Amino acid sequence: MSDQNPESIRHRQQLLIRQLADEIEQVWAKYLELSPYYLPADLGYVEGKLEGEKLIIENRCYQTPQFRKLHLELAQVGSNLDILHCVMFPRPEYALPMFGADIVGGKNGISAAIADLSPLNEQRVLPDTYSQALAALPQREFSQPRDLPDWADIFSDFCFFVRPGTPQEEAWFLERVTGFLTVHCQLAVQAQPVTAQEKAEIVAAQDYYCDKQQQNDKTRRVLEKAFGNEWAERYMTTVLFDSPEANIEPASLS
Ligand code: BLA
Repeated sequence: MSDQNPESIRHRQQLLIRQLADEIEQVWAKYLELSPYYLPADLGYVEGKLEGEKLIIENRCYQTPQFRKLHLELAQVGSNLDILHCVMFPRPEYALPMFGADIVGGKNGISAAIADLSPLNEQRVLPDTYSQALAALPQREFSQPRDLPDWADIFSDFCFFVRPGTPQEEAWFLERVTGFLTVHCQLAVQAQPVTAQEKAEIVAAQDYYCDKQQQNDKTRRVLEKAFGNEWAERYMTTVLFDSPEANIEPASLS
């Protein structure tokens, strides 16, 4: 199901972004039972321009029996900022972690590449099945690891945040994210539903995760510059990081 549509903005983006976008869609199609997740038509493809350069956003969304929303977003700001954003939101009936990845590339290559399987519990621990499978993936030493900001207490010990300095490191990043995704999809399809009590804890943990991600001022500023403050707030809280039980209707965005 790799995107053959030459119009997709991934064909004008940096190689690592295009490769990861293709890889994500292939792994999803291979392991999961995908059905459409409808974003309002006007949010599938969005263009904005206020004071800054033109920002183009392209969204792909699916749902599956285990995931309430699989979101892959590609964005391009002017001719020099490329972004990939991906989050897999589990249905709160399943005790699964949250997969998240973000790549930000500028004129001088990729400045930020991050991926994690983030635990959705107060103890911030992954299920043993996950820890064991992730620990078995090849270990790679990146030459330029980056420090996480203060809000980032949601991530697991397996989180990696780097500036990939060479084509070799970009290939390692791609390999490792593909490993995370594959482990996640393989384990997720075997998951059994939890009790009502556990479900309430998972809802609270997803809320906490979204609340923290909404504190990422770097994402917010890019959106505010192109679309204004109010639009950025609504987009961050209803499309990028929506609470599982908020029932906010993204159609209210205009
Ligand atoms: C960093 N995210 C960034 C940066 C920009 C964006 C411009 C700074 C890059 C740098 O410091 O080199 C912008 N990211 C965006 C925009 C979107 C986006 C505009 O996704 C969407 C339209 N962010 C995520 C997810 C994770 C994430 C899912 O969306 C992690 C799983 C992490 N991005 C993340 C982190 C930083 C970042 C931790 C560094 C923030 C900092 O250093 O303060």
